[in-house]
Amino acid sequence: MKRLFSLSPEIKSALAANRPVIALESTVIAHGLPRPQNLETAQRLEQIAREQGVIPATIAVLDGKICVGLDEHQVEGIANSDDVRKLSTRDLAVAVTRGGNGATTVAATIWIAQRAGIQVFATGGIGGVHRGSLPDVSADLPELACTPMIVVCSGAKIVLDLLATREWLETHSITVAGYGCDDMPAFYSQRSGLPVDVRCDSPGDVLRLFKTQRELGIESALLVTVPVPAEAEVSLDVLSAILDESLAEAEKAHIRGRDVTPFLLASMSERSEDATLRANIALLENNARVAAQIAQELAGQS
Ligand code: PSU
Ligand code: MN
Repeated sequence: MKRLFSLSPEIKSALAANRPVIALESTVIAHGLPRPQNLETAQRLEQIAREQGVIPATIAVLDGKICVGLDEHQVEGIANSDDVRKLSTRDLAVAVTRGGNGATTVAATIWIAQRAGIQVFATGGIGGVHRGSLPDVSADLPELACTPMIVVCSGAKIVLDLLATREWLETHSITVAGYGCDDMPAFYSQRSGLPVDVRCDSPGDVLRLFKTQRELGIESALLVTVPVPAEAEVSLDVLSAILDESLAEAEKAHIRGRDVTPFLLASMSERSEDATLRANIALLENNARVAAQIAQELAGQS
């Protein structure tokens, strides 16, 4: 399988020397954020990791190759090209067989990262159980259930049914840690009103838990949920009105499948005069910083 993986020289040597690495997804760049903020954010996330002494491995499929660690031009290509597909795990074999470029979701990224030997991953918000009558459940969830990885995020995206998503995580034995919080974050908002399983207040605290999971042979991810920075938060009250309009718009336009999440995020940003976009960028940056601190500590221990 590794034959189909293309690790950048930097990532290859970092992993061999046990230097700290974090994985980053590319769907958020290609489909989650508008231009030009998408490229700026992708570059900023890599820079934040490097400032902490951690090597960023942005993951994507380029020319049918599963790439772990992108160079500047490759990141630009993901951000600015119009023919980058959104790839979840089910799409990986298709993309490799047929060739072409694709951005990887949380599901596909952690699938790849784990097999490449990376243990820490950062994103904005995970996918989950969607609202509405159609049973639309992101492939992020089942992938989290079978991938031993520290996943740093701000909870599940607010466009989802957060209660149903929280229940799903519980059913499938995915431990939810609150990073400096007892209430599970709600993406653009700091609080969802739903409990976490355990509170962690430092990278060392997270690592002790992760280590115990490994010793017990628990194969699911450790979800480390970090609240959006206070200054960028959009309150649930403000969000709920906007979100209702966006959901109605998606329904009317018959948006389905992989298009639902990007459509809703873009629509909310438009309706909030970019307040949700600013929150999204702030939480992505903050999560990359926390993930880098965890990876740094992890490399120091082993
Ligand atoms: N987090 C963000 N913005 C995003 C995503 C996450 O802040 O755009 C992406 C992730 O790649 C996640 C995907 O895996 O949305 C979920 O899409 P779906 O609901 O179609 O599985
Ligand atoms: Mn879906």
